[in-house]
Amino acid sequence: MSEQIPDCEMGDEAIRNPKSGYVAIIGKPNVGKSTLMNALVGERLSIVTPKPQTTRGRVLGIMSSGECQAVFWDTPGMLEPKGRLQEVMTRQIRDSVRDADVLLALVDASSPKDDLDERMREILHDWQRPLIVAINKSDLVETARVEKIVGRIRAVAISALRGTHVDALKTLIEQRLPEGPFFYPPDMVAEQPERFFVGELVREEIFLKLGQELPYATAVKVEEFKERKDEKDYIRAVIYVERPSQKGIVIGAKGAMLKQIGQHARVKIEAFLDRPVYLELWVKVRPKWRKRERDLKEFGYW
Ligand SMILES: Nc1nc2c(ncn2[C@@H]2O[C@H](COP(=O)(O)OP(=O)(O)OP(=O)(O)O)[C@@H](O)[C@H]2O)c(=O)[nH]1
Ligand SMILES: [Mg+2]
Repeated sequence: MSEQIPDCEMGDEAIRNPKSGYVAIIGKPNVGKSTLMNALVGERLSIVTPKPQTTRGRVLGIMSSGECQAVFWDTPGMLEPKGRLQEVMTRQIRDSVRDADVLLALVDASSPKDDLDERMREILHDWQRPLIVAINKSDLVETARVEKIVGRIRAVAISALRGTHVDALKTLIEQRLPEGPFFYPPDMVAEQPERFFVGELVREEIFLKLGQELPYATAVKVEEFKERKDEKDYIRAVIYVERPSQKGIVIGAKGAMLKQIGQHARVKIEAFLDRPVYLELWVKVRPKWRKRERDLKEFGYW
């Protein structure tokens, strides 16, 4: 059955035969999902750090070119969920997969266990729609090794960090999009509110500056975001930790750590918003927030 595809009336010119669809990017923690989504969209939307489990919720990124619009879901890394927060993260992955027209499964070429893991296999086993498997971080390993993996699981080798073969991947995605009008105007790249990205950029600094368990016990909530006439925007964000001892570490000696986190986050926030801001950071203790539904909802993870 073929139907007349409506012209897409967005932008200056009507787009003939538009294609559009949701693309879920899935994979184990730290394989480079967020780096890849940013590379595809061409904006630094999703936070990236060398630590696993950086992404906690799903982050939407829109890539439009010519007649095609791909709406990406960057998802948290797949793992055996332990605790409430990880259960919620796992649910975010499931929801993204459920809503996807195309699945983009990412594998890390440099990981000693390069194969698709069990959770991924389960999803792919039942998957009836288009699938692309990409092997990331191919810059870190010898070509022969990449070729071996590619041969075994029929995948495309890329480097999200260096941009190698990202354009080829773009084409593969566009070819697999279903026909239909755009979901968003072609110049739009993100949908989530500025508050969300501001909180994420503070969290990125926490992941980069603090070691061990601390980043994982931390949530950031933007409690106030005021646009002011003739003055910088005012942003008040609270960093929540689980224990008083953690609060001390985040603040640091004479407030040095908090100051550094604030300074670096502000520079990133200003680059993201493209305007100067005044950022005020507070640290508060919220015992066991990772276990409590009410707290998870308050922090936007539910
Ligand atoms: N060398 C190399 N490093 C990469 C590449 N892609 C990502 N990275 C690095 O891998 C680390 C993790 O990248 P992310 O994009 O945060 O990975 P992720 O899959 O989103 O991680 P989670 O959100 O924790 O699941 C960062 O240090 C990136 O700079 C790549 O192609 N090559
Ligand atoms: Mg990520």
